[in-house]
Amino acid sequence: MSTYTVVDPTTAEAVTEVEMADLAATDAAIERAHEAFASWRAVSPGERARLLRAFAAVVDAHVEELAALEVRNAGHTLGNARWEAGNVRDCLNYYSAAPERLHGRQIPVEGGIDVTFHEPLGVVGIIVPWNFPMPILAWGTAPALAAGNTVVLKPAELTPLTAIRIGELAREAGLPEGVLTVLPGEGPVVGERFVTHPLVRKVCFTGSTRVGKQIMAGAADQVKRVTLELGGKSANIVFDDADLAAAAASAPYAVFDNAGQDCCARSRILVQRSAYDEFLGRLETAVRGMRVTHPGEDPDSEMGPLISAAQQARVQGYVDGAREVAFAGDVPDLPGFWVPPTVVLSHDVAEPVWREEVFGPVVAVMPFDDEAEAVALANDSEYGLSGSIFTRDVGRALRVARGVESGNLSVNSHAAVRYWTPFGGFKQSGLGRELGPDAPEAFTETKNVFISY
Ligand code: TXE
Repeated sequence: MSTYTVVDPTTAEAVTEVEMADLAATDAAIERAHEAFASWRAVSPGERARLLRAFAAVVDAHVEELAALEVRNAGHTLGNARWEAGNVRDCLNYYSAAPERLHGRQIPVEGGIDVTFHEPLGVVGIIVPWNFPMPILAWGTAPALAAGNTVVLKPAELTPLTAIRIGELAREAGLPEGVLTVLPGEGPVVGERFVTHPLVRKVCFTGSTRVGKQIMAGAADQVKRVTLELGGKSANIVFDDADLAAAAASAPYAVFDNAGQDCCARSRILVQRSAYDEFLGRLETAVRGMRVTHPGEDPDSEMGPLISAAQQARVQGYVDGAREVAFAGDVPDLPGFWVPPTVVLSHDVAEPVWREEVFGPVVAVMPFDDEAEAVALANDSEYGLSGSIFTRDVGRALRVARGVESGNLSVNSHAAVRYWTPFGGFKQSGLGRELGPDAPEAFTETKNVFISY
């Protein structure tokens, strides 16, 4: 076993050392999860529901502790970290209703009865990134457990602490051993083993499109089920009939929240030419007014640091390579991995800052002339995860929403991710959907049984 030094991104100081699982430990955990599956799937729906609610209650009692831990481990603002810990609780509660509702169908046939069953898959491997360690853990784990699977979960190397703690809380809540195993480790060791081990029946991956493609290719060998939540380059489309004050005031939060390390970040702003100057002026006021401060010391902080020195360098590279930086906010004088919220003006769709996922507090703005051009620009991307449309014209809002190739859109708002509505991407943003009422079914195989009269 090797160890990994977890670093506080606000100060660049070491927080603690975490043991990383090797291949032998990964195999042992998968085998234990497989053994636990036999009894977990047989637990009555009511009892499985009760255990998930108990798990949610224990998480609820530890929201403050988990939030404080995430502030140190991921540099999240306290407000966000509290929301994220609460999201774990809420997601567990929501899917605790699923064991009793995951029923099949009875289909009319001749000469007998035909019924369908939703059979759990077995061991599910969940690979979590560092940008939202807690919610993404819950989005896979809660429906997978509800449907009767057991879970082995690998947090990101950079942010294992809240996942480790939530794994302990699961045991405290009474989940049997092996039902949820948190296994800190490296992607190419533990994560890849989830893909190659035959007892892991499904892999849920959230992370880069590059690794997502490797996972999909590796899974093909066993026709293993995969769900992929990958990158994004979402468009925030602002028409000239919109409430420009509201659109400009909210735009920074739609991209700079979590310092832009959000697959749903609206990192391209498309503004109708007739409203361009007014919108930019209002956007500058909003960006300069953002509270970018030490997330652990200022409870009202609106933006913290980036996750690592590598991410900081990568993001800074996009800013340095941009043709025109319009304006930027401030950063505190701290030794961590800071980049100010930055607005660049794009003149060419080939510019890297316009095309590529920056995953940092950088947004590119471009004007457009009409609705058709707005939709074409929004769709001129390999990604299709999220997006926003600002207009007062209901017909236009619906036409554009139907035209944009994206899994999640919001009109006159940026809110799109809720645990009770489906979430996922078009094109290279992913495969499959998470969350919403159908998520438990994605962790089952449909079995059809015919019983002859
Ligand atoms: O991601 P990786 P990185 C994007 C974002 C970011 C870029 C790189 O643009 O700048 O990806 O981030 C595990 N087999 N997103 O390098 O490597 C890894 O241990 C199995 C968008 O951190 O994809 C971690 O747990 N697993 C994204 C997880 O994959 C492997 C969130 C994500 O890491 C593996 C994160 C392998 N071979 C980054 N290699 C989003 N959709 O929100 C790594 N991992």
